Amino acid sequence: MSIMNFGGIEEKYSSYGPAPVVILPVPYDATSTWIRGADRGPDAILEASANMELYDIQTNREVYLEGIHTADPVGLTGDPEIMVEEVQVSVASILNDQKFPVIIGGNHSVSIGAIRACAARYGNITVLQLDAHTDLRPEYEGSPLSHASIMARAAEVADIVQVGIRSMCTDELPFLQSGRIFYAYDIAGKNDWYESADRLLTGPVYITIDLDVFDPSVLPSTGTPEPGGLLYYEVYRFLDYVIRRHQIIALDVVELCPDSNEKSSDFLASKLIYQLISLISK
Ligand SMILES: [Mn+2]
Repeated sequence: MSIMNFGGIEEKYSSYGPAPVVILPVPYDATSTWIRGADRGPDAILEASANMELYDIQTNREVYLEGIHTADPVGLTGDPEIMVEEVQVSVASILNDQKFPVIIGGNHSVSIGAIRACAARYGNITVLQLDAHTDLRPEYEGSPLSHASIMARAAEVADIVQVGIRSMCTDELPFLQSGRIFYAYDIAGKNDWYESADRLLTGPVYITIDLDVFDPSVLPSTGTPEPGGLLYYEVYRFLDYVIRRHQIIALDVVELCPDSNEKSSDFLASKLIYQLISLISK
């Protein structure tokens, strides 16, 4: 059980009642395939977040003053079906209380229940995925709830847009939605693609960020680091553009695989979450 709260903020600003934002830790990694350890992601994010400056320069705000609650972690049993169900129930309850859920993983499987809860509540949503991988396998190693199948599950209940992709297998080719994928090779260092991506976001938007969308030079501590990723401000500027134009209903940040000798990845994840909360609740 985590004893930390996001931002290390005092009780007054971290209690559930008044907080418009709820961080939901899901320390789950049962289906990871290569480097394991994403179950330690939420604690590493919370620990790093307690060392952040809480004034955000770009938005000129201290968004924590409005309240950020950190919920008790769910998905602790290691069973994928129970985890997906627990996340779905928790996110539905957060939405029902008119609050904004931020799910922190854990591997990418933790997004499934959250996306289902949002689709059930809002109907026609778009899932905007930032990731090195398409994650479109119908199932992986016998599991339909694998981290490698998350976007196949998302596509059952939502429209999807995929950004930063640079790794897939031929099994996924039949499931690609052409025109809705923005490959890292085509977008790195550019912003001329923002409008085409933005036009595909219809209805309320769910943002899922697999931290391996970042280049390993800025975020090495992830389960499957892939070369050729995006830099911090590339991700930030694109999301700033999207957030200004759409209703964002939930956010998840997954696949931090902490390394005790390398803290900058943990810090990047927590700062990204805080900066996005600052933008979203503006
Ligand atoms: Mn990935």
